[in-house]
Amino acid sequence: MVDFSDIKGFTFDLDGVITDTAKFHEQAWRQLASELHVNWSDELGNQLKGIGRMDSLNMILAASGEQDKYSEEEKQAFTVQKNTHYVELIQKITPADILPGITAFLAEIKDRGYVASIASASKNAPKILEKLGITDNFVGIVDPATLSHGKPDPEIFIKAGQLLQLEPHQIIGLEDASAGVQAIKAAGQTALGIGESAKSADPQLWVESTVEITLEKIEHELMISENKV
Ligand code: B16
Ligand code: MG
Repeated sequence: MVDFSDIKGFTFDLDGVITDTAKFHEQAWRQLASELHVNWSDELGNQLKGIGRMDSLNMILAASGEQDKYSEEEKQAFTVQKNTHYVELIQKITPADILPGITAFLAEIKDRGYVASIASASKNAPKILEKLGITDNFVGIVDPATLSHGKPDPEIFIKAGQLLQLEPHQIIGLEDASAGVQAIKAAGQTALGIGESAKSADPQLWVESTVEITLEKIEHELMISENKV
C-alpha cells in the first residue's frame, strides 16, 4: 500500500464515477435488443458497465445464444444504430448530472495541485465531459480507439497514467466497475472502488457512493490500511 504523500494524480473512469451515463446506455441497448428480439435483463445491463461497444453487443447476443447469427458488418451496423440513439439521449446532459461530491472533489484536487486524466471505455467521453463543463479539469483523455484490450486489461489505466506523466505508485484510479478495479490494480495504481460491483474486485480503497470522496477520506483510509492509526 502506498503513502498518501506519494500520491500526485488520479485516473478517472467516467460512467458511474463522474456521471451516470449507464441509464442512457441501457435505454439504447434495450431498444436495440427489442428490435433484434433478444432477451434483456437488469443483470445483463449491469454486466455491460465499463465494457466497450462491440463487446457489449456480443454479450447481449450471447445471452440469447445468438452470438453467431450475424456477420461482422451487421454487428457493426447495430453498434452504429445503438450509438446514434445513445448520442441523442446524452444531448440533454448538463453540469447538474455530475454525480454527488465529484464537482467538489475535482475542485479540491485542482486547488491542491494534483493532476487528473480520463480512463473511460467510451468513445463519447470528450463530448460528455464538455456537456458537464469539466473538460479543463483533466490533462488528457485516453482515446479508447487506440486500445488493443478493454478493461480488465490494464492498458487503459497505464495510458491514463502516462498522460499524467506519473509512476503507477503515485496514482489513485477511481472506478465503479469490477473489471475497472481489476484494470487499475493490474496497472500498479491504487484502486478506489465505488459501489457494490467495484467491491467484488477487492479495491485497496472503497466507498459506497461518490459523495464520500474527499482527499481527507482517502488520506484517512490509506493510513488505516497501513495500520498507522
Ligand atoms: P461508448 P466507462 C463505458 O464507460 C460504459 O460503462 C459502457 O456501458 C459503454 O459500453 C462503454 O463505456 C463504451 O461506450 O459506446 O460511448 O463508446 O464506465 O468506461 O466510462
Ligand atoms: Mg464505469
